[in-house]
Amino acid sequence: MRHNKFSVRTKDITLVLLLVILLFMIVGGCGLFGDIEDETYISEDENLIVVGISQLGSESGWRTANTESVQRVFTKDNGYFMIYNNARQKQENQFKAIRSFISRRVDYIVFAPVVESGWETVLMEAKEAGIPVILMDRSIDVADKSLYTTLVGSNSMEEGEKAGRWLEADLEKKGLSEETVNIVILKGTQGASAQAGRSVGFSAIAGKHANWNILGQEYADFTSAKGKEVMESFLRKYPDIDVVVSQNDDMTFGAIEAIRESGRTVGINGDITIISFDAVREALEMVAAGTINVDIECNPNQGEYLSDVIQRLENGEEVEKEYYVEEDVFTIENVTEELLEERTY
Ligand code: GYE
Repeated sequence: MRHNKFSVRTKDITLVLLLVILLFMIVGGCGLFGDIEDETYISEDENLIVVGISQLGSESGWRTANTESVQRVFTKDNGYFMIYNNARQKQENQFKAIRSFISRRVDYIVFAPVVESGWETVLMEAKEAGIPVILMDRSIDVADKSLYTTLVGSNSMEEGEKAGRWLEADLEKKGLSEETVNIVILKGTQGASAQAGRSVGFSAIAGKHANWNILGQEYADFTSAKGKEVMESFLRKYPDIDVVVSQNDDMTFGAIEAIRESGRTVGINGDITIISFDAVREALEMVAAGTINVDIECNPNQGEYLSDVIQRLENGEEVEKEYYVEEDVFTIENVTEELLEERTY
């Protein structure tokens, strides 16, 4: 009987011990239930370049293509070990990711800053750790430019100017240069350099035309749902919109849906001219169909450029402070069948 009592006690103790160990393993992040990344150990003999990548989110078709371009390049076959994190549009998550990269002593940190401001502290930590930081896609607003090594991205201000110059030429072609043009603008994420650059660039051209009447401009977060919602509010407020400037294709898709549901038409033969940015394949198909009048390209294929920069740094070469990817302007005249077939995004 004692034995049983004893064996019951032993069982209880064993169970409690097991639970305590389990609890320590979970809480202590020993990997049992920790983040999969914590499980990832980099075997020294593989001599791989370890790159920590903080992507800002997955809000648009463009972003998906941007992520794919990075994941396609930073592979073991190419000599890299990539630790990837999706910040889901939260700067706080990017701070955490960058700090985890620092604590793991990665060789390079690459990140797409969700907004321009607030990076000084975490980038100073990376600098003090001696880890080079490379900006991808978007820029940051820091007084101390030594906090990052280089930027691989797009010249968003130039993209905005391209949109303004296209509208000038289109109005000229239609003999409307002196007419009042009522414009609404769907802006991307507030505080994002892509949004700020495109806004400033377009405004620089619009400011030359007193007859260009910007009725309203609202943030729509680079998403289709928000683009539709904001466009619906514009349509309720402004009955005579002539032009929509939408700072990415996803917002454009939502805006076109809203315009059509209101009974109006879009594109080359429509009531409302559509100016879009990104030039993802789905949007270029709409350019070819005459639904979108013009699409200002923003090339998401930055992975190869990033790898090239890292290889230069590995070889001890000097690098430029910024590298802009090649970009085009697409209209029905230059969106061909073969271009659509070849398009990787
Ligand atoms: O235009 C949009 C994405 O930062 C250039 O972000 C990028 C922008 C792009 O959500 O589709």
